[in-house]
Amino acid sequence: MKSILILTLILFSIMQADAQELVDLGINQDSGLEEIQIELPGLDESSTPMIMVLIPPGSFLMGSPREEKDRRSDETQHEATISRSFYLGKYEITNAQYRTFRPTHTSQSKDGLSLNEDNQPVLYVNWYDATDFCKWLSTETGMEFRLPTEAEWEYACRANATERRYWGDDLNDDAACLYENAADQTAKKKWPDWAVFNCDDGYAAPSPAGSFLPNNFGLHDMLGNAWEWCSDWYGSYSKESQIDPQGPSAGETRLMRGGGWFAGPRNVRSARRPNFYPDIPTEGVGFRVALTISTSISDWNQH
Ligand SMILES: [Ca+2]
Ligand SMILES: [Ca+2]
Repeated sequence: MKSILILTLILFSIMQADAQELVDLGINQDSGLEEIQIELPGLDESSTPMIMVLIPPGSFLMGSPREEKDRRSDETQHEATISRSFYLGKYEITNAQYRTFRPTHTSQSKDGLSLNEDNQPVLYVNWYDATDFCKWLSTETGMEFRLPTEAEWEYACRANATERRYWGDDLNDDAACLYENAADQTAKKKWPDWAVFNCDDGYAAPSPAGSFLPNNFGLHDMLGNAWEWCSDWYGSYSKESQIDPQGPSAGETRLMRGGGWFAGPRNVRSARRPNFYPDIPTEGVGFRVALTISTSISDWNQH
């Protein structure tokens, strides 16, 4: 089975490399924009490829300041450090990508609009389905694919932006449609009761992955399209600085981050922390995957 999953040579090389070898491979460690492609068995060439983006280590302010518009009380701001670089999916996992794992999966439909097209994000996957995909891919490749932690997710979403959205504060809620497929004027025509943005992104249902502008790390759909499972149990933040926080050791619900195709302005924020029962699949929640690599901050700063 391992032979049917072909990783690019550069991925294999990076997994074997120390920091000096990363330089030898021509990896630009300043931009965080390096990408690698994972070739999934049976994925049609017309389908969205599975691409992973290298995220550099660093520190950031996690959560939101008290004055942030639409802030919630569980967003206590604190410093968090991501001590090691990692790869994160450039896109959410799509239906076609997920079906290389579970061929019969369907993401269903909503009021006559399909949620199940090949290049739309996979939906109707509960937290266990998402982690099972990661375990399967890890077994097939010998690499460590997993869900991102909540801290990794927010760090990657912000991409050094401190405003409430990675493109800025957008206080009039009218710039979002350049960056994300969220609840917009097109969706309001279909579902008049929805709270929507003052702009038109052209999609009532989920869009094909990567249809909108990326953030400064080159990641798409971080605040729209599908909500995305993270590995953490939901819990309260500490005000203290954290290094590689993993969340509580137990809980009732798991974090889901990343905005959704039916999310209105209040929910499309980098610090927003919805959470849900891990055993229930829904029309709003999918995931993107992370890949563990071994370059630490000290390795990174040496070059
Ligand atoms: Ca929309
Ligand atoms: Ca998303």
